[in-house]
Amino acid sequence: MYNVGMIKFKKNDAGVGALVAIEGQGDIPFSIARVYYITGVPQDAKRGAHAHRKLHQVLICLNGSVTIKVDNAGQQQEFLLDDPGEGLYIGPKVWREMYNFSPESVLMVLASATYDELDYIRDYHTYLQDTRGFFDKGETR
Ligand code: T46
Repeated sequence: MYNVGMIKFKKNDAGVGALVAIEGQGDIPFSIARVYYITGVPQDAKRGAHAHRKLHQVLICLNGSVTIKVDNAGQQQEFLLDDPGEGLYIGPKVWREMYNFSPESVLMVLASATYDELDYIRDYHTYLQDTRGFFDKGETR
């Protein structure tokens, strides 16, 4: 998959609970401009179903679990996020869907830019048109 990958963070666990520290410089492949989190999602709900033109993000499931499906204009892969010690990097031009949120799940997202609705591609047909040829050339980021 292009512009997609798991990142492992260092977990400090000395038998009294785990501490994970994420440092912007070094652990995250972009400069963090925004943090948001998603909670209280009904188990049968689907979120996402869009791609971003320029945004880089890292998704971290702080509690519970959630499945993320990523799509490079046809090639698809599912990731189960159930460990707060790891994050899923998703770069530009990757379609994503989130589902199977477990009860009490908390999905935190680190983003490279502030919120901009113009950066979203929310229609799959438009997404396929906009990315035509992009993945064939092996372009990333
Ligand atoms: C993404 C996945 C992983 C804001 O006002 N500010 C924000 O920073 C964000 C992210 C959203 N919003 C508003 C826009 C909508 O009215 O919150 C509402 C829900 O947003 P959306 O339907 O885009 O949420 P998701 O869960 O489908 O997608 C979100 C992010 O938007 C998206 O960038 O990659 O999480």
